[in-house]
Amino acid sequence: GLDGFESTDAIIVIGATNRPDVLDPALLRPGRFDRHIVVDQPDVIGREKILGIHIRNQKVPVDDSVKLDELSKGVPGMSGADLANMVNEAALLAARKNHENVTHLDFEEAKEKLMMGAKRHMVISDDEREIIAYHEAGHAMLMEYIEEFDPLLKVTILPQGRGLGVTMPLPEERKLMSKQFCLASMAVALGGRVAEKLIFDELTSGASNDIEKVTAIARHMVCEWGMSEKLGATALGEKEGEVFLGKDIGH
Ligand code: NHX
Ligand code: ZN
Repeated sequence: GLDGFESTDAIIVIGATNRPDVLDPALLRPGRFDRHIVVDQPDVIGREKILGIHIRNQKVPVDDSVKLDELSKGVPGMSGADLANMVNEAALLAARKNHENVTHLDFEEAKEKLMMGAKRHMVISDDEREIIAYHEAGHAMLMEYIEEFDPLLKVTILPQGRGLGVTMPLPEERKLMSKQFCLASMAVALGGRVAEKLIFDELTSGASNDIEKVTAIARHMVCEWGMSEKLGATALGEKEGEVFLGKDIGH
């Protein structure tokens, strides 16, 4: 029923978008695009298959040690493009080390590089290195001891990507955020700042990214997920389509 096509024409019109939220509603009316197919990020099984496809297509020689199911488990949320990238990066690392076949460790290294950003060389004074170490230790301790949170995967004070230090969980595949998990995530994210305060009785600007994370979770909990006992199950978000000016005042 799209204008310009007769129903007898043997033509199928297919469209794709990453932003269904901002499509002109006219496109979605009955008789326009009749079938809507949601293509989500791949799940753990999808990721394993996608890895297999890229390995075959790029004719990457893989070692017997490579366990695709294990790799796939460790990269929740990765897209098809991310996975293609990971295969590429693993092949490059293997070539650099003169490996005949790409090993499981090559894949693990590629994974870390993609998830945390490349390691960077940076001159850091001993004093600052100590602050960074306590900051990361604060995150790591809470990650280890708070049962509601994901297990600790790795902690480092080697600069990676944009971070001077990183503490990484091994995230579980989850579709729902329980209130318990939200609170646990906030505690873990604040662990770095708390350690700095406890040990040095001083605050630094370094916790900016952690504070951003905590603020985002708290805002979601109260404004969208109805997890505030005082405000109750009320949607205070009004993210889209609302009066531009009123938005922030409402919050
Ligand atoms: C700066 N960087 O901007 C310096 C170079 C507190 C020990 N002057 O919380 O590296 O202060 O647990 C993504 C990832 C900003 C976005 C990291 C944006 C880091 C990271 C600021 C460790 N680890 N802070 C952390 C850190 C910093 C920043 C980011 C980001 C520090 C902290 C960055
Ligand atoms: Zn931190």
